[in-house]
Amino acid sequence: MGRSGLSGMLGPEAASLKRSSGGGSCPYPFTSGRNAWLWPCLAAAAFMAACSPDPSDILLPAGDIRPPSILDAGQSDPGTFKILFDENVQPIIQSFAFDPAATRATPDSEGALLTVSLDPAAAAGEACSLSGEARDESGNTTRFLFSFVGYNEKPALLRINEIQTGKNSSASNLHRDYVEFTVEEGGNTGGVQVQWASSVKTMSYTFPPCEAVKNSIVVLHCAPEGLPSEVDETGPDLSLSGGVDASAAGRDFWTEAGGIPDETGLILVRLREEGQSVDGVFFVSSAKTGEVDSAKLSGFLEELTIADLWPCSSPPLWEDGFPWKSSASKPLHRNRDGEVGAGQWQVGESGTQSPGIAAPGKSAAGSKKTRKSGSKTG
Ligand SMILES: [Ca+2]
Ligand SMILES: [Ca+2]
Repeated sequence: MGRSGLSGMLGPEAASLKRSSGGGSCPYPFTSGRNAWLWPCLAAAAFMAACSPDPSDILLPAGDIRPPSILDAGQSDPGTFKILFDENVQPIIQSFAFDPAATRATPDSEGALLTVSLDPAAAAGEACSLSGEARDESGNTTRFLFSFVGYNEKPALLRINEIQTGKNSSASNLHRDYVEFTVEEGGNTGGVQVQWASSVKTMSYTFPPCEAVKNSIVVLHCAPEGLPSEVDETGPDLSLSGGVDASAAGRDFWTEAGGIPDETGLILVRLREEGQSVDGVFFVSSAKTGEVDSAKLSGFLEELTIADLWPCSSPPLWEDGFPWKSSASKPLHRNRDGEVGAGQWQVGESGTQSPGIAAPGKSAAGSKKTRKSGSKTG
């Protein structure tokens, strides 16, 4: 027997979607069965459900007092945002709002699928939010708010090329944490995600929108000093940024997400937040042996192994990593050739840092590797 509409008013169901780090959209198939929608892809910054039947409904036997639940949502192209509910819905058109406000969000529904047209389309990697309400056939409504970054149709493919894991205060060889990438396939960096993790902590960075051409160099600085000169080079001027390790040759970006693990850690690249990984490296203190006793690292390593990006034992071992004895004066360099995994990596001599230049040890040419006057000691 149906529950009454009145009890529905007294006890509205609340639901919540798990919020992902930083918010984000992700591609997902709109062609498969319902169970395939259940992955926690979306970035609901907040999600509220509420029951608000018409007064007339309260007086009638009500079979459905449950507001529609969201099974999945996200973008698979820049011009639309789709939301799948667990029952047929109709959008409450006047409730829809989008940020940035220049984009108009126009909802339409077919069965349980609500499709919101975005005009103009969300820009690749741009921070967006969409709010609105949907009503089921019994008049129960669900209000939602999604935060995500605009879908990137052609993400730049970044390959990790060099890592400075720690900062030092050397007068002659001053460096701070950075990851250098070569651009293997040109595209937009908007929404491309880099994650770096120690045994206990994961840091995430999502690039802003920027066109990056093939064979160019991108450097992500992970231990900025907070200088005004540390600016993201998203435009044509590659010499815009100052700061330690900024170069005129490379495209510099800065993040305060956190430093790179000095000795044992993992870095991976995703084409978009929560998307599949496309590159990775696992470096380990040569003193560590045996099974990787960190669920966080093991999870990432299994992901990299499945994607053929870094071969690992099952379960992963510390010996699967690139072994080294860390030094804040020495970078890690990657070779172009060889099988993926530890064999592609080597420890560079002190002074072979070359952020912004693909080849090791050539930072003197065209690089502003030393600190700008007035900056603090690292
Ligand atoms: Ca630069
Ligand atoms: Ca380099």
